[in-house]
Amino acid sequence: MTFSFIHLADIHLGRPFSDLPELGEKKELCNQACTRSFNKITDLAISKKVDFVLIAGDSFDSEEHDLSSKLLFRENLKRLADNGIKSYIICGNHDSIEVYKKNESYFRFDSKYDGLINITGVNTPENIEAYKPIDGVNIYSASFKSDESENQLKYLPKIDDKNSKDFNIGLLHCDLDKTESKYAPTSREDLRNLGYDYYALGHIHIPEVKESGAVKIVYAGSPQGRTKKETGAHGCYYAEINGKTVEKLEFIPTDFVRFSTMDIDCSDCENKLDVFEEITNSTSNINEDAELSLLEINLSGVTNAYKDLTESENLIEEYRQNFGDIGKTAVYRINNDTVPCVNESEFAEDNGIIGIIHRGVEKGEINLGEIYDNISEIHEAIYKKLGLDSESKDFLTASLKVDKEEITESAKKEIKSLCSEIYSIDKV
Ligand SMILES: [Mn+2]
Repeated sequence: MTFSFIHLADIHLGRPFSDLPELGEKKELCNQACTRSFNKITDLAISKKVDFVLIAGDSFDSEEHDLSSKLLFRENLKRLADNGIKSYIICGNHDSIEVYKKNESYFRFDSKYDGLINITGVNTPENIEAYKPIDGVNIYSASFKSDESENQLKYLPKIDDKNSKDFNIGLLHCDLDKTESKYAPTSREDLRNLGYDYYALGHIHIPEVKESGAVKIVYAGSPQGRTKKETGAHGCYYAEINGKTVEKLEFIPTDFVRFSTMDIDCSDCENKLDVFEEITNSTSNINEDAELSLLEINLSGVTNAYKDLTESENLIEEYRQNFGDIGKTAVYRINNDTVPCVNESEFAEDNGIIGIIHRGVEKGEINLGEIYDNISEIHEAIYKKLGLDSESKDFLTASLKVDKEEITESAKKEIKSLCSEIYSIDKV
């Protein structure tokens, strides 16, 4: 027996993009992206002739969802059903059964859709429901009754029969790998013990196959990223099953707008204009397959441009006014993490740890390769004390894996950056 399905989750209908500056005409692309990605998934399901679609919760963002969100949801489910595709939907913490009950009439469908459109807890008396979409396939689903839920696995049937030929699916909205959470904390071990073959999960917005062995544990992620934290491609999973075997599990991007971040080293820049040109050069050849790439830029390095950058009242507006968008790319945020250049003679005279490191490195008394561990400890201690992040330490660790000359160069650069940073903090 072979069959196929699409697994999606966290559509969050009605939720706007957040943290964006004025994007001009590109704003319209963002406004339409969520609707278009949901429609695209329905188109995919129809063109691939899947047997059913699983929607793992948080379809709506909140109970105030607008009429167009309700309409979009209804139209997509009906369009699937009109093409003979069944849909199984659970309620998450954002769109619990309580929320649907307030809008109940919107989720009642004509009797011709009986058995085709199934919302657990809304079209069924209980929040736990088992379905049999086709012979040999079972879907065990659990909906949130309110905006919080305990672990729901104890209410789901366990598959004890190791010889069971059925393909069993768990459709759940949960917080995986958490022991304490308001959102159905669930462990992988608990899932494995339940004995199902595929766990179609919702709640986490970044798509990820958490376990890809005999048992699949999959977060579909949201079909369209909507905040700076939701970087990278977003979409849904398409699965082809033969008996008990998942023969194909494919992530299909359905997003039209994509968030990403880029680090730019400003060491060679003399002023703000140099930095802006560097941003423009670096972002002009980005080739994402989305219609719009929203880029967050992190500026770093010991640079003469530090003062110019720091004095700008609104770096992103200044950049956008003078350079604007390049093709499909729009820079929406610039973080200035650069460090000012400090006259190295000042280090040399320093009586503290900076002076010791600096002199040692300059005179070659310190073998950076050998004392790497000590330096990273010092790094860590200093960074901890200053409450700074430890990215530089990671950078050093990564450097160790390449050749010694490169290690020394990287370490020198890092030490210079660290010293300059501490020095400038000291002077504020
Ligand atoms: Mn959720």
